[in-house]
Amino acid sequence: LTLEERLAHYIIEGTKEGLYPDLDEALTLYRPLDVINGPLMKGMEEVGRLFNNNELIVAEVLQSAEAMKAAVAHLEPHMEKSDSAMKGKILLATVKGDVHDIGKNLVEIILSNNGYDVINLGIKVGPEQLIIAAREHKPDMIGLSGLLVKSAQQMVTTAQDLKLAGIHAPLMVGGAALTRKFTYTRIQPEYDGLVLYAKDAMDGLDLANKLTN
Ligand code: B1M
Repeated sequence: LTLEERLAHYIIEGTKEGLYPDLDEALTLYRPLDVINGPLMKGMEEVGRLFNNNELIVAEVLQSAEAMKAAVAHLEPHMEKSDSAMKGKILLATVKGDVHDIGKNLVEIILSNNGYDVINLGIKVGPEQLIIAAREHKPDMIGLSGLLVKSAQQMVTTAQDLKLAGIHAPLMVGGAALTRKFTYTRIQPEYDGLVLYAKDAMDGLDLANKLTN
């Protein structure tokens, strides 16, 4: 197998055996984020496909998630960091009912490496918890992540509840179940502030930068 194939393979198999030396080799060839977005994501997509076809069980997908998290943690210290002054404060959460957090945590890494103070509220965060945190921290932006189809609808509910609570900090939404269209036709009309759709973590950083500049 080529290096790229082996990297995808660790994620598909959910194993860390041999992972770190191969990641180190990959770092001599690629930037850390390209390793994540390239071979590691390719592996994760295959995991999603196999799971969809009932060829993997949840426990196996969990192992893949562990391997992905370990890989991201190994690459993280090698990522570019800007030592710019604090650009803003961002609350980040995976919405109520959803446990997927690899994408959200990647967004956290990228934003915090680029001058943002990120408060990561974790997974299954309901509107009530978000409202309390927003009142406490007064963020410049609130980021919501969700991968399940029902999470897209949960974002609509969350936007409605935030609006009722008088919160109108810009919302950034992302995650596989979401589309730009859904964001602007279903979430934005329910919210008092701006709602922005981010297709991936780098897009999230670009949007945050545009907002705070
Ligand atoms: Co789940 N799962 N899962 N799963 N899982 C999916 C999402 C699924 C598509 C798999 C499939 O069937 N093909 C499917 C969803 C179906 C649907 O609703 N359409 C699914 C399902 C069904 C489930 C369960 C219901 C399974 C079950 O129990 N029967 C269950 C749900 C539990 C729950 O949430 N209540 C479940 C559980 C799990 C595990 C726990 C085993 C594990 C998650 C572990 C973890 O996150 N800690 C897991 C995994 C790993 C996946 C897949 C395989 C991979 C997700 C992932 O981490 N990708 C996934 C299939 C797939 O996506 N191919 C799948 C890598 C990650 C970097 O990408 O999160 O998309 P992603 O983030 C991207 C962008 O989306 C974006 O940036 C990132 C890239 O830079 N982004 C943002 C994300 N959030 C953002 C926020 C932003 C900006 C950008 O701003 C705020």
